[in-house]
Amino acid sequence: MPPEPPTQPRPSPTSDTAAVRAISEARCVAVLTGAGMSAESGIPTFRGGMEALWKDFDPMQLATPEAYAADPETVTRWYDWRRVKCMEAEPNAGHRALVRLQAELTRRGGGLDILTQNVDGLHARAGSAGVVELHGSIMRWRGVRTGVDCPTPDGPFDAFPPTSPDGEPLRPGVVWFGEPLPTQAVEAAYEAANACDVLLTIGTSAAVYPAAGFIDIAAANGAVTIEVNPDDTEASDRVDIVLRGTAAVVLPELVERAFGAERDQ
Ligand code: BJW
Repeated sequence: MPPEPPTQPRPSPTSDTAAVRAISEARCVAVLTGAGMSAESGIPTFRGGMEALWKDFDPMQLATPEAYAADPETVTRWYDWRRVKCMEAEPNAGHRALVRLQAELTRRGGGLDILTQNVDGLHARAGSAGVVELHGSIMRWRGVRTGVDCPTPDGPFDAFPPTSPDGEPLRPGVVWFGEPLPTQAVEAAYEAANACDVLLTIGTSAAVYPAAGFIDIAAANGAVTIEVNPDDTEASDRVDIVLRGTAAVVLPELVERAFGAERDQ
């Protein structure tokens, strides 16, 4: 049998100029964000090491229904500690750059879809509209049996696991390993990945599915794919353009070069 012809590598102009051009020419852009998006807001990444208080626990072991069933106190203490940290955090310059990108694209008749794996709510707090929360929200807690949302306090809960007024144990409204993602969010993400001219993958290790698969869906539909990350990820060698740097530095520069310096309104 003749040898297989070498597969054509996708073009990879690792230049920010190519990224600026792709964004300036795009009508519809989608972004897939991960924990690195909020790192410069002071929220630790998922796989980037834990703060001292939790150094003896592995987040991969805590983010499962099995962990909650076995030790609801530890799991809910961890999530509540993170919930309070998220409430105290502020959106960073990267979140704000995406707010501007959405406004600029909308003004020219296109749009920006934000697909986030983050549970911290910082995109919406920055002012982005229609954020798709693929992995839920750490701010909403619900009954484990009824699934009914229960209000959360402004500070930490005072019992672990916390309970509803009826005494039902609560869990955070996030998606754990082995659980399905919210149907509406998945549908919206498929639509955005299929429709976009450019997909930016920002601050994610691209190790968790189905979220990471949206990069491939966009690429298969002809979108230019751009990674913003200080380090190599599982997607680095299959995106078109790699921008090595942090979200709060790269995104404002990218948006400013694509649309000009921001004017006072
Ligand atoms: C910076 C930076 C700076 C640092 N600026 N960047 C297909 C293949 C293989 C496996 C599967 C598959 N499909 C499904 C699976 C199984 C599983 C899975 O993906 N496993 C993998 C381990 C392989 N997926 C699931 O179980 C999903 N459910 C599912 O598929 O259900 C099917 C089903 C259908 C019907 C019925 C029943 C089931 C669910 C996945 C849920 C993931 N949940 C978590 C926890 C959420 C709650 C919480 O926060 O605790 O989501 S896990 C965790 O990983 C969290 C994150 O959202 C997610 C992704 O992590 P992320 O955001 O990429 O963070 P890091 O830390 O990994 O990376 C940070 C990055 O930032 C790094 O690259 C840094 O370099 C960078 N960075 N500073 C920019 N300043």
